[in-house]
Parts: sequence; structure tokens; C-alpha cells
Amino acid sequence: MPGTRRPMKTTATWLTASSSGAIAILQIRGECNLALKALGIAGPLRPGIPCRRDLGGIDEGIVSLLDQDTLIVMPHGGIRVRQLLQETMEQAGINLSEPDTVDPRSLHPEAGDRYEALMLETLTRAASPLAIDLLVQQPERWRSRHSGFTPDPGRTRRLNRLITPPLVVITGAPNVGKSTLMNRLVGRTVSIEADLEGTTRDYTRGLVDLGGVVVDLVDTPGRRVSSDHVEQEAILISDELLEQAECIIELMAPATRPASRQVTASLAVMNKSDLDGTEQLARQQGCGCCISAATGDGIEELVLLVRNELVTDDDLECGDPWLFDPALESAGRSETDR
Ligand SMILES: Nc1nc2c(ncn2[C@@H]2O[C@H](COP(=O)(O)OP(=O)(O)OP(=O)(O)O)[C@@H](O)[C@H]2O)c(=O)[nH]1
Ligand SMILES: [Mg+2]
Repeated sequence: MPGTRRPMKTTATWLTASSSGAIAILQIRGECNLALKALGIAGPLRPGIPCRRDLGGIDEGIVSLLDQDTLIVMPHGGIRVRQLLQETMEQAGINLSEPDTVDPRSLHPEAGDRYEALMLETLTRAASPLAIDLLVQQPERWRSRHSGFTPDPGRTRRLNRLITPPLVVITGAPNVGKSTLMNRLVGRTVSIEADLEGTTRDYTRGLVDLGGVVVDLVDTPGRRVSSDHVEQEAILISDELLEQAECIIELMAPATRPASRQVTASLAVMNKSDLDGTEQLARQQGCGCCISAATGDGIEELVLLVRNELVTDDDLECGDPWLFDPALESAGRSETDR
């Protein structure tokens, strides 16, 4: 009958990772009023207008009704808060499903086929502007792929960095200008900079768009031997971050003491190009580029180098399908097509 809506099963899905984080995102699809009632949220919510509400006495969080079938609840991401919210949903008869077990067609009933549903689902999580056009092209590419097509794992790994921001770590000896570079790339002061070794005693991080790729950028304390408790802790964390980093920028500068420990960098960068003799030193040290974090000189070139370390032009320009969701690989044509 025209105008009659198909009833939807009400489901709740954590869109954020199950580990503890600053914020968690719970998506409710279907009968949103069931969830609102369970959380004791009274009064009509205006679609598209997020508001802060008490969440059934469990936590305070942001609640946003995206459309009449989709509610987003954003509490703090602590494990206990998540558990209690989950129990409240289950008591209200709302089934919880993990994002990877959810049929994307149920999350996106508007999609024409499973390729399109998977693409739309990925689009909601994609961090980088460069992902958008590429994702939109994928359903057609998957439908028309030739039978023997196998995705290139390297290209998959690199392109997936457009969905989840890759970790990029700035490291180097004390006083080389790491925090100045961090602030320059972020575009505002997030890290204290000073002509004093050990200025950064803790690490700072932020999401930054580097030439269309959004990265999780971390400024670390200068690599030196320190007896300061906080700094020691931060150096330990930095070491772990360096292990996990997908791109390491090793910053150097003239007239600074060498770092106390060597790391394998993705990019060696000389800073303080505004000082006499720096360019020559950069050549001697085999640096990939020479910048001035203070004046901004060479920053565009650095941004391009980092972006190319993470995702290459070939990755972006290649016309093959992109395995943006592992479900695409396991799904056969008959299962995936309309
Ligand atoms: N001339 C010049 N000075 C710079 C440049 N970048 C940073 N500096 C100066 O170098 C000093 C150290 O800068 P920071 O950014 O604090 O250095 P850091 O590597 O974070 O130092 P730690 O946190 O102590 O390891 C400050 O006085 C900055 O103003 C640059 O491009 N040119
Ligand atoms: Mg610093």
C-alpha cells in the first residue's frame, strides 16, 4: 500500500570499538521510542538536533535523532557505562549486534544491493575526505569486476587508512621543534613549545587532515634520558606508539644533541631551515625534506610526503575495486548482488 512503512526490527549497534575510549557511539535502528523510553528520555526530540540528556541514570551523553528510524546515543566510552547501557537496551527488548555481524542491508534498507549497503555503512565511518568519491565508485567496481580479481593487500591496507586515521608520530631529539611542527600541522597550539629540553613531558595528539588523509598525529617528548616520573611514563607510551605508528617523522635540527635512542623513521626531516647552514646539513644527513616549523616554509612539501607514505597516487587512481570491508571478499556474487 503506498505510504505504508515496512516494520523494522529494532537493533542497537556499537559503532565505536569495544575497548574503552573517550566516547562511545550507540546506534539504534527501528523503533527509537523504545530506546528513548528505556533511557527515561521524555519529550519529542527534533530530528538532526543533538542534545545533552541523562541516560537512564547511567551517564550523561549526547542524544541525536537522525531520522525517525535512527537514534544515536553518545555516552562516555568507559566499559562499565557501555555494559549498563547494553543491559538497558536488552531489557527493553532491543537486540544488540556487533557492527561486523550486522547485515548492512538492515542498516541501509535504502541501498540497492549489498555492495551499496556496505559502501554506505563504511561512508558513515570514513575519516578522510579522499575516501568519499572513491567509496561512492566502489559498488559499480565490485559489480563489474572480472572473475579472477584478487585485491592487492598493500593497496587495501593503504586505502583503509582513509577510513580509520593512521597513527603518525613525530619523534626526535629534545628541542628540534617537534611541538612547533605539531602546532603548525594542527593549525593551533596544542603542544607547548620552548627553547628548553624536555618541554614536552607528556605526549599530545590530534586528528589532522594532511592533504586529504586524516591522520592521528602524535607529538612525543624528546628522546632523552630523564629521571622525571611523568616524562618517563610518556617516553614509555611514546615507545609503544612508535611501535604501532604507520608513519614516523624523525625531526632533526642544527645544534641539538642527538636523540638517546635510534628509531627507524619513515621520513627524516630537517627543521629550522630559516637558520644559516640548515639546508646543507639536511643534504649531509640525507633528509627527505627541509622545513621551518616556525615560519611554515616547506610544510606543504612535508604534508605531501607524509600523505604519499600513507596512501599513494597510484592507490587512489587505480580503477580496481577496493576491499574496504572484508565482507566483500567472502561474499559471492549471488549473495552480494540484488
Ligand atoms: N629558528 C627556528 N626555531 C624553531 C623552529 N621550530 C622550533 N623552533 C624553536 O625551537 C625551540 C624548541 O621547540 P619545541 O617545538 O619546543 O621543540 P621540541 O622538539 O618539542 O622540544 P622537547 O619537547 O623539549 O623535546 C623553541 O624555541 C622553538 O621556538 C624553526 O623552524 N626555526
Ligand atoms: Mg615538545
